[in-house]
Amino acid sequence: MSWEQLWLNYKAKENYGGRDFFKVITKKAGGVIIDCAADELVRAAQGFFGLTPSVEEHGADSGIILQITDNGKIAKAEGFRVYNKVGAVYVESPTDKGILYGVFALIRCVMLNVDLHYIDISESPDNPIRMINHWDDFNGNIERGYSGRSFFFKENDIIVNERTKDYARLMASIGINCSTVNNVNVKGVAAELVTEKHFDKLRQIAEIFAGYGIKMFLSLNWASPMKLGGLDTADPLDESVINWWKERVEAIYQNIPGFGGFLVKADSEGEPGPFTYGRDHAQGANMLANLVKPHGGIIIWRCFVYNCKQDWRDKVTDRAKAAYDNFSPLDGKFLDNVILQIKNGPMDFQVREPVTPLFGALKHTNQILEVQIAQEYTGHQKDVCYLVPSWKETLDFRTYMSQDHDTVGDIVSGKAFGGSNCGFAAVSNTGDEPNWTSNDLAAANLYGFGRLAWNTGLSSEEIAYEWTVLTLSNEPQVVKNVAYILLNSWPAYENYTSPLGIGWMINPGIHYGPNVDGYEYDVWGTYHRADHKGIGVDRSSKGTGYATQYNDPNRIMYETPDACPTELLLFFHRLSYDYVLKTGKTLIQHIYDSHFDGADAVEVMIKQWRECKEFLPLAVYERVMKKFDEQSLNSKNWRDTVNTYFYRKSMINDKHGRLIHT
Ligand code: GCV
Repeated sequence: MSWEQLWLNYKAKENYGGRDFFKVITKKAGGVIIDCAADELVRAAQGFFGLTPSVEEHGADSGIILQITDNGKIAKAEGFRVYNKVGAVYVESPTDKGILYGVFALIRCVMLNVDLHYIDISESPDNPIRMINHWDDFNGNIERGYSGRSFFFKENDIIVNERTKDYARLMASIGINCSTVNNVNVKGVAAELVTEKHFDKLRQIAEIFAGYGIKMFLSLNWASPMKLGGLDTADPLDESVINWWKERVEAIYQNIPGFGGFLVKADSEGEPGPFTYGRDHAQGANMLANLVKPHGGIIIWRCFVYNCKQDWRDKVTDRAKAAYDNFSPLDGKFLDNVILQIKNGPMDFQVREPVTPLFGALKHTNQILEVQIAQEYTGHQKDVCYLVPSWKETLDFRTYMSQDHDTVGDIVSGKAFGGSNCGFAAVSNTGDEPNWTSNDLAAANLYGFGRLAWNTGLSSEEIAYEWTVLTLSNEPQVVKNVAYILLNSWPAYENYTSPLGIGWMINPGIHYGPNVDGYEYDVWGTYHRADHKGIGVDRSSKGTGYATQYNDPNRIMYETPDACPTELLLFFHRLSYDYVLKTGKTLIQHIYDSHFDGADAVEVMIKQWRECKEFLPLAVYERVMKKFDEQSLNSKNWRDTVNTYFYRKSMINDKHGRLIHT
């Protein structure tokens, strides 16, 4: 199967003034990463200008020069400077990785028509760890994958081919430096990935990744000492368990040099963990951390730990409180090479959630922010939903844990507490379909995540612009319309799905399409509690108490409906249908209006896409159009299902007399 090059599609560039710089590439440093950087320039030169550069090691001062330098002008090891000096373009960094990032930045500049005669850019990444998590199963399935099958695994075997390299190139080009290749739910024979059986191919992947500055990580199954080692316990304090893991870790590092470490989902959604043995998560994580430490490895420990069997009559237990309750008491107890990976919200990647209060509760613990590029709850990559603006909101959220440098972005970048074991991770939306993300527009999220992880200061608009020009076209009509589509897509999706932060009204299990009561009569603790009187969950101090987990003034803001931001009103409060919002509308009228608005917005996006037709490759245009056709139906289905539900519950007419039915 062939596949596309996404934003590394180096199309011919007519009339570009910087062509001659690409005639000679001089590598004033050595090593595999520098070789990959030079290769990328060769590819770019061939694609843009149809020329094959001569690659030299001690050339004259002309063309493009890659050199290691530590002149103090570049802030961090992975940072770079790209500049023009007397007729040559220099790519400089204290490290080979920095040079690779500089080369990709240089190529991006060419694609964005920056004049290389005047170029002078210096960049350093904001987040030390910039990580992609794949939820790829060993059998080739992808959990919450909507873009085909895995390109890492097939029928319980590992795939290594040219696509592995293209994946690494794509990721490095947006600054990704860590990747976990297998699903956090490590089921069946997937647990064997930590055994000799698979080291050979894993090493091959790790080597390809290493050429692009990416460390490979694995997810593990906590019960492996029992499943694979025949022990009768997986207790992290048991000597035989520790020895079993020690042997595995030694073997892995011997066979896969440069291995990054493990990502662990424990005591979550049926997965085993330290709780099973009366231990806490610090004891579990530290056991593994001690073992990988001599090898420079890290343990990334997920905080998605909650009781997934809740009784609906219990109005105090609140799934939203779980991460904070489980992990805030452990602050300071984790070793330095343990990082807690925390989902952006307290629930599970809903279209709108508050930022979890766990950010702001940990002052002595390394943290990674986890978001989901895969559109599990946001349209399965059928519906377009550009998520960069929502990630930016999370990064910019002030936790008030100190007077300054207290945003989530400050915490995970290391600005708040220092240190480099911290960063930004995302669940990937890729698969083996030729365009990687099924909906071409969903690739903007993949691209956007990497760019934002590198530079949290980039705006959603800048990222949308870059992605469009690099991937689709720089035709003004396309740039304008695609930006419109991307930037309006998250609000549209939010409008036609669940209202005001309540979330979850999707079909259980598959998480696509409307089903207002789908999870209401389920045990997963994801209730909206709608009845004929009103809707919403009281999470104030008088309700579940979730709001009290925030530092002031956030706690105060969420405590009362008057102060609560409208978009989160039903997440924090239970309100009657005639409650009047800040906009002056009643709650029920808001529900009706937003659902009509959301579905209407989809038709506007479709119109905008149609206007791009003549400037786009037909295959891309039609692929996206097909997705829009589904989104159009989906949005109307949501609109009518949700509006009918609330009309029947409230028996209050739509003020505008529109037809409400399913
Ligand atoms: C990988 C949600 C998803 C699961 C996922 C889990 C997690 O519950 O529905 O598919 O499992 O999150 O983040 O671990």
